[in-house]
Amino acid sequence: MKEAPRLDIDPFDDQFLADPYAHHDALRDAGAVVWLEPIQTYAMARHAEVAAALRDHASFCSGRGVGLSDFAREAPWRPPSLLLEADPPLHDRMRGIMNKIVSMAAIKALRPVWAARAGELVDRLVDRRWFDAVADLGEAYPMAVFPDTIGLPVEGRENLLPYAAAVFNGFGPRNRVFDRGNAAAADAMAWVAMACRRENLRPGGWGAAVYEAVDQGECTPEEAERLVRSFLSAGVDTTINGIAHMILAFIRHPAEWDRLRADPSLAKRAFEESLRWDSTVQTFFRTTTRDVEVAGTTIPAGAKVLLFLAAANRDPRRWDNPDRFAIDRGTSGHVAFGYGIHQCLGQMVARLEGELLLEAMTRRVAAIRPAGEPRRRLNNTLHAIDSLPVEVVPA
Ligand code: OVM
Repeated sequence: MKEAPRLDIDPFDDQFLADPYAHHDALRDAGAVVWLEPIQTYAMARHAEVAAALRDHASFCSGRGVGLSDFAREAPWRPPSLLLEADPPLHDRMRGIMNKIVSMAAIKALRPVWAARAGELVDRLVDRRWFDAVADLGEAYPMAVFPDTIGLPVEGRENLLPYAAAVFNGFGPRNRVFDRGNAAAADAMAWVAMACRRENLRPGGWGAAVYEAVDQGECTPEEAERLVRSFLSAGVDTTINGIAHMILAFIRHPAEWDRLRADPSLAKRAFEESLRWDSTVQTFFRTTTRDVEVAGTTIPAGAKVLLFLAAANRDPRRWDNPDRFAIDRGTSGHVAFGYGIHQCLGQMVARLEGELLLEAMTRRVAAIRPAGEPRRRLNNTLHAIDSLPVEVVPA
């Protein structure tokens, strides 16, 4: 039996968070399982082991939290998510309710309205020529379509952004990044709590639909409130940064934009590849429920294990030329949406947003060029951009 190599790498310090990809080789090359001295947990960064751990939810559980904090030892900073931070059977019962709401039919119904909004937005941006791909596109588009779909109050929606940033910081340690984000988010948390209440959700929206499950006897009102909160936690900052990194991918690989314009039917694959190339959710933890052997190393029961989703998505053991964004690459098996029973509930929402924006842009934009240095925003879980100035050349 091998000991896990001990590494002096802190995946939550400023240098790591500012450029995680610079550190992934060291994590992957050290071994299939490593021990991270600064945070005192195990970690895995190779595709095979990350995917296997995600698949094995019985050995690698989520109910003790998917952040650094172990809910069996310390009280969670917010009431745990009934999806993300739950195990079967509770998880499956809650997920069943949500799957019926975020269904293929529901997504299909959104498409015409969301496509029209994408077209209007892209028209305006192309007229302007210079814009910020974070504020004006990455934020503007999800904020124009997603809160209406949930049925949220119109007043105060800007609170969704600091709220989500705080949630994703909360999966890391109580470091400076966490303190900074959470101090700013106190009001936002109060707004979100208000917005999740039944009387504040527009009839016909996905939020109200969760409460209809209460009327059907499928869950309690308290559970419904917590499930609506999951839409607000997971649905905004993820897609914002996914869209921003999709634009960044094309800026860094301009020939791919020409290929997409030559064959716009590649839009779906291009968005998927951008998620593999830069995975918004960089990491999640699991906790072992028993002694687990991974590639000759035993991880003891009750241990936190950090899974580097983004590193798995660029593991050269799995992908050819992994740092290259190639829109016609086969991306199946990427873990940007996770894998197994917890695989992203909103993945079809994210794909619809990415695909509709790309479709709108391929018709109107001949080239996308950088118009200034991107500015990063440090977050303990998300690879986030604050600003990405671009220039578009009209088609
Ligand atoms: C939730 C939740 C929060 C953050 C992320 C997430 C990526 C889910 O509250 O359920 O999924």
